[in-house]
Amino acid sequence: MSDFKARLKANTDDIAETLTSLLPRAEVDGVRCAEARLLDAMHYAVEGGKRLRAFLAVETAQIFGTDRGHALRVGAAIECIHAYSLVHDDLPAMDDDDLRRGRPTTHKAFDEATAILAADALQAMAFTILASDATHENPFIRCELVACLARAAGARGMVGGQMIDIEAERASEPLSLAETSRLQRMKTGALIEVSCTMGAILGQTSATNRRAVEYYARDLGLAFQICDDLLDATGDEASLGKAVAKDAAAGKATFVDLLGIDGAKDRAALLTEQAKAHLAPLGGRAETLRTLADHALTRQN
Ligand code: GRG
Repeated sequence: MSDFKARLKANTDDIAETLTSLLPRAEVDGVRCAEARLLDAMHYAVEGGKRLRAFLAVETAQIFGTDRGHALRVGAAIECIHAYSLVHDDLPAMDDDDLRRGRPTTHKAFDEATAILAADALQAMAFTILASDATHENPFIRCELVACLARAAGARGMVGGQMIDIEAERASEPLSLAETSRLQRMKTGALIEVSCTMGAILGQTSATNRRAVEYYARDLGLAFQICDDLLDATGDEASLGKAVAKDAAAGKATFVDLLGIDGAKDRAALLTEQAKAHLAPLGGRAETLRTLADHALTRQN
């Protein structure tokens, strides 16, 4: 196994373990608590996935010599926000999807009310994790982590992007390339970018280094989204573990519609090269992030 694959696997395993240990348990000493169904749904919603955002946070933190336990907690907090967003995105009021990560979506496995509540609780959990002194002994660092994640997840970030996306489906005119890029930068890009930001905050690094990883993540996030559109247009449900060709059917403006298949591939490749170029100030220390960018470009799920 290559060093990169080994790091990816170690991160996936460690994040799963960290999440299991941090989320409240449904059963203590053989007794299930009254809210057990909610807790089961929370655990279900965070299972699986590529853990891209956690990997970005952990690997960025590692560049700056941060304690791995702290970084894993930050990665787990980001994955809680990501999982909550997917649960809400899959609801009948949004994308109405039955399949996610190769198995029934949370509202299908449980029910709508439980899924909504589990996602709400995961969002709160993310900030509970960051606010704990186990995440960092310095309260100023904890505050910065909380503020950055809240900003990225909120109205001017992920949730705002989702709103624009929903409105765009109802609009008579499709979004332009510039409008689609802004929407995606908010909807998926903000959380990807803040994953690197949070690694840099933990590492207490210079403004130059922080900018390097943030610019990297910005380009990577857009490349990732373009690849997602390509997979939606050309991939199959079995290998993706979710429904395909839904975006076009819903009338969403995708990069494939705007640029064509070849144009979208070229744009993703350019953004990937650009992302790696931003890492120049970090030299060899950022090799894993460079490999990750190449990996994201050729991913099949
Ligand atoms: C509903 C508040 C709210 C927000 C939803 C991120 C998002 C906003 C919706 C996700 C919709 C979607 C499928 C977007 C395409 C890109 C993307 C974020 C894919 C899912 O992320 P992956 O591929 O998922 O990292 P895994 O399962 O690997 O974690």
